[in-house]
Amino acid sequence: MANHNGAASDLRATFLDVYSKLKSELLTDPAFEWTDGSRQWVERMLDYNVPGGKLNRGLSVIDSYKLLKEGKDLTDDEVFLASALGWCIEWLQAYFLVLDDIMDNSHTRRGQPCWFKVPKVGMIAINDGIILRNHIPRILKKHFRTKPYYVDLLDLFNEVEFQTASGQMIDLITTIEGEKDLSKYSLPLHRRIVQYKTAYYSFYLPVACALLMAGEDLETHPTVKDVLIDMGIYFQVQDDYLDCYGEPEKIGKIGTDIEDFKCSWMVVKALELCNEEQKKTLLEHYGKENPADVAKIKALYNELNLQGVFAEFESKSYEKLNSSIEAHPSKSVQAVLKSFLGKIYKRQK
Ligand code: GPP
Ligand code: MG
Ligand code: MG
Ligand code: MG
Repeated sequence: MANHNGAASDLRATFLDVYSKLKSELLTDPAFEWTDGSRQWVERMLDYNVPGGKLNRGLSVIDSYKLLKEGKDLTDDEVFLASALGWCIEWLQAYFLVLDDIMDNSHTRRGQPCWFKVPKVGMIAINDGIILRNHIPRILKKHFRTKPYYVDLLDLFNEVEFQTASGQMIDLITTIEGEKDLSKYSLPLHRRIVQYKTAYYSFYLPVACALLMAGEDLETHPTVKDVLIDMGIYFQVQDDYLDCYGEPEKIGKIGTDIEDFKCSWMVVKALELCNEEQKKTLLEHYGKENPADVAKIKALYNELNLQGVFAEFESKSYEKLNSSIEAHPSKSVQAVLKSFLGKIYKRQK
C-alpha cells in the first residue's frame, strides 16, 4: 500500500496521471468509430480546456475523502477512484466554462484565449461543451458501475448540473437587452444567482462525492451542506470582485461583468452606497461595451471605496464561516471545511 500522504505536489502529480489515463480511455471509447482527425480534435480540446485550472475542486475530493478516513492511508484504488471523481468535477467545470465564455462574450480564460475564440473553433465549441458533459457519465460508467453508490453518483451530478444551469439562467435573464433595469438588482437576487450558478458545483459537489465514496451522504449532514453553500457564495463574491480589481495575469481572464450588465456583487454594493448623483452615473454607463463607459463605472467603484467595503466583507465572512465550522461536532468534518476555507480566503486568483 503506497503512502499518498506526501507533499501536495505529489498529490497533484498523481492526480494529473489519472487525467492522462481517463483521457486515453475516452479517446478509445468503443462506442464510437474513431478516426485520426476526430481523436486529435478531442485530445486537443481536452488538453486546452480540462487540466489548466487551479484544480481546487478536483483535488478537494481526494482531500475530503482522506480526511473522512481520519488519516488512514488510502489504497492505490481509493486514490484512483477519488481522483476520477475529482476529474469528473473538473470536466463539469470545463463544460460550464466553455459555454459560459460564449454566453458572457469573454476574451480569455486561464491565461489563454477562450476556446470559442481559437481560430477554426468558433461555434464548434458548443458541441465540444456537449462532448465534455457526456464524458462524465462515460467515466462514471467505466469506473463506478459496480459500486453500490453508482446510482447516487449519477443522480448527484444530474441534480447539481440542473441547479447550475438554473443559476446560469437567472444570471442571464436579469441582463436581457431592452429591459436593463438596475432597480431589480439587490443582495437577495445576487445571492440566489450565485448560490445556484456556483456554490453547488464548486463546493457542495466535491464533498458530496467524497461522502458517497465513504458510504455516507450529505442529506444526513445538513449543517455541512449549509456551510458549503455559504462558502460558495463567498467564493463567487470574490469572483465578482476580481472581475473588476483582479490582475488579469493572475486570474487568467479579463473581466466583462460591467459590459455584460451583470448582477454582480460590485454593482449591488454600488447601488446600496451611492447618492443620487452617483446613481445617475450608474444608470447612464452600466452595461455598455464602450471602454469610456466602463472606465466611468470603475471610477465610481473607486469613489465608493468598494475595495474597502470588500475587504470588510471578506474578513466578516471568514469569521462567520469559521464559527459555523467550529460549531460542527465532528473534527474530521471540521478539518475538511477548514482546509476549503483556508484555500480560498483572500485569494488573488
Ligand atoms: C460562473 O459565473 C458560473 C459558471 C461558470 C456556471 C456556468 C453554467 C453553465 C450552465 C454554462 P461567471 O461568468 O462569473 O464566471 P467567470 O467569471 O469565470 O466567467
Ligand atoms: Mg463568465
Ligand atoms: Mg457567466
Ligand atoms: Mg465572474
